Amino acid sequence: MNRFGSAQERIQQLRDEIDRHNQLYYVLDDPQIPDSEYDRLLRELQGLEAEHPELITPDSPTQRVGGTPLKAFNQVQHRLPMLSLDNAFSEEEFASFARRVKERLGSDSEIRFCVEPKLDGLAVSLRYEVGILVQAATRGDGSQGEDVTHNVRTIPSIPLRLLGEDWPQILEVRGEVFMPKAGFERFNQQARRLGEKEFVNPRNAAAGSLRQLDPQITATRPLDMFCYGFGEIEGGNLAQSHSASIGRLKQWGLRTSPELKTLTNLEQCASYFEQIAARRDGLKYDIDGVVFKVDSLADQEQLGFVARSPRWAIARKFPAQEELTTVESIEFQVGRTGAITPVARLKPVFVGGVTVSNATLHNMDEVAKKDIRVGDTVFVRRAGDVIPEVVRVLVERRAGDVAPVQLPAHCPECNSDIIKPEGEAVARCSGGLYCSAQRKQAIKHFASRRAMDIEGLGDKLVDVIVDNGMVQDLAGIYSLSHAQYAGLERMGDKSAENLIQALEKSKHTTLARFLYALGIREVGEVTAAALASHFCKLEAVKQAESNDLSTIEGIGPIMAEHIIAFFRQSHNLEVIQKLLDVGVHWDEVEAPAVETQILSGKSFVITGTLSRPRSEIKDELQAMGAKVVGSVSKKTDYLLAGSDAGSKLAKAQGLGITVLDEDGLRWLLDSF
Ligand code: 5U1
Repeated sequence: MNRFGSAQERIQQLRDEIDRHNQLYYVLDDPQIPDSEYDRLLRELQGLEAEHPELITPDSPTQRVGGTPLKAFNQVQHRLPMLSLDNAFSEEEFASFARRVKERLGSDSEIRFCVEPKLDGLAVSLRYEVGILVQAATRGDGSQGEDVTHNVRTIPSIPLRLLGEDWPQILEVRGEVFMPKAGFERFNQQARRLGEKEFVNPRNAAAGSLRQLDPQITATRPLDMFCYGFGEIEGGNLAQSHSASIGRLKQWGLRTSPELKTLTNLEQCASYFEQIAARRDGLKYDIDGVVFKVDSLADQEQLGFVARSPRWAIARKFPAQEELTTVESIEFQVGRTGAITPVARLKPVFVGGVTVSNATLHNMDEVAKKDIRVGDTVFVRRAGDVIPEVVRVLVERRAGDVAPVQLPAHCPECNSDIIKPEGEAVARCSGGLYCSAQRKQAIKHFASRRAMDIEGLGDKLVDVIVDNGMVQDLAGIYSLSHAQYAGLERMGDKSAENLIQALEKSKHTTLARFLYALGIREVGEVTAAALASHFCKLEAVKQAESNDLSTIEGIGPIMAEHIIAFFRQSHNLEVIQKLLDVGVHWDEVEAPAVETQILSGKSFVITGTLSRPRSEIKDELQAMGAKVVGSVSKKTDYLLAGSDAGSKLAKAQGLGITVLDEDGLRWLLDSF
């Protein structure tokens, strides 16, 4: 050990360096060495400790995962109770809380609040003595929790030893242990692959992971922690305000919320709440509201607490995203391509900010897997703009003998046979355009904005013209007269006139839009555009063979089969001919000259929250010749990442792919 002095000195150097890089990586989000370099430091430390086991200390970064599983959890008495928060469910309730705070403090001026999102995880208290993590405990009943030190030590972002030296001799820190959404998805994917039990949500996953007797298991779970409060403090001080005290935690290597802010009036508080609510789905972790704390620690002390909640803090909650309700019936809907989708009709329930009375059950495999039956009490979830879903059944509330749901033998709309090919999850009505439900969906898709863009031909109108037997196929919409449209319920002369004009206008389209509008199974806009620019002529697309199609990026064998099958059906060819006969046409497609396409051959992935809709940016990139695909791979040239970019960003960084923000993209385009 000449180069580094004694082994002991080098061990200490390595530990300091590793701890510093942990802080840079986990707390400051500013990694300064590649993972390989970090691993090298850790391996060197492991090697030296193996040579000198007498120098191993429990706070060494090599000692996160303990050896033997526990037999049971010990109880921990919290020296200061772990408080819970009162809730406010509206702006008015929050305003009353702020008013009460002002009255109690006898203050005329605005109160300064320290605010941050409320994580949906598990509250944990960490105890550091002389800078070393000595105990971690769950909240339990607030007075007594369980000792989970062995598991908490495995969470890489929690320091085993605080950085710096100015920490109190005894420092209890409270916060939330959580599983980030991406880690949760990854964990459940793996559980599915291995046929193991999945977790219902990230909160349960975090709780289940901390309640393991064997820390080796916890060590495999992607857990993290944000610290937000304090317990016992002795032999040192924090700061004058809550926000500054949280800032000190950060300096000592603990992770705190990156969204933490201090605000000085009610409008700012309301606006922060709205902004966080709007960004909720894009955050990397689940939250269920926003916590507001009086920032001055002196004011906190003066306000004190009642029962188990401080008078100086409140959680303003988002509307619940999960509620219980009952399944009143299960019906079957027919989609554009004949797919039969079971739908649960629910007793209306207010969840995620709206009243929900229907939830898609996706397919019969899903119904069987979740064992959903009529009359069941179920958890319904609606998060953000996501379609409501039945998460699980409360089987213990099932009344008596209710039979499992059966797939009907015949289409509920046209009575044609329902066919479920072996090994496929989706059952389909075999009626094709004879089935009025399929005809309606096909026309709605044909008329939609990104297809033929027929303004005024809305869903209700399509239902009426199909139900009245006025159109038998896509071309039928062009054959109805002004008088026929004007004669329909709620369609005046003027609306019919506008509709006829819109129909006329739609006849001049592009080959790409036309191919998309035909509704070929699995052919979305990107594939339709690729087909148009590859084949240039409709006739060539119609004749395409599987070996031609498979040379096009994004078209796999199954999609190729759907395309070929579509153009082999004589009734599809007849409809296409009728559309051409009524005057649908497009400008000749010219294969773009390579030099005019500045992004030709470049592959992009778009992720995160951007300043404009993704579809708009995607259209622009495609217009410049780029391919825009959904997932990052070695073939990706650029990742365009907005805020809150998640696993795609991490993957791109791991693969050394160029990551651009919106300014970076502009710069790139300007540079051509
Ligand atoms: N973000 C945050 N969550 N949370 C939960 N802050 C916060 N503060 C809490 C709780 C129970 O309690 C304070 C009284 C420290």
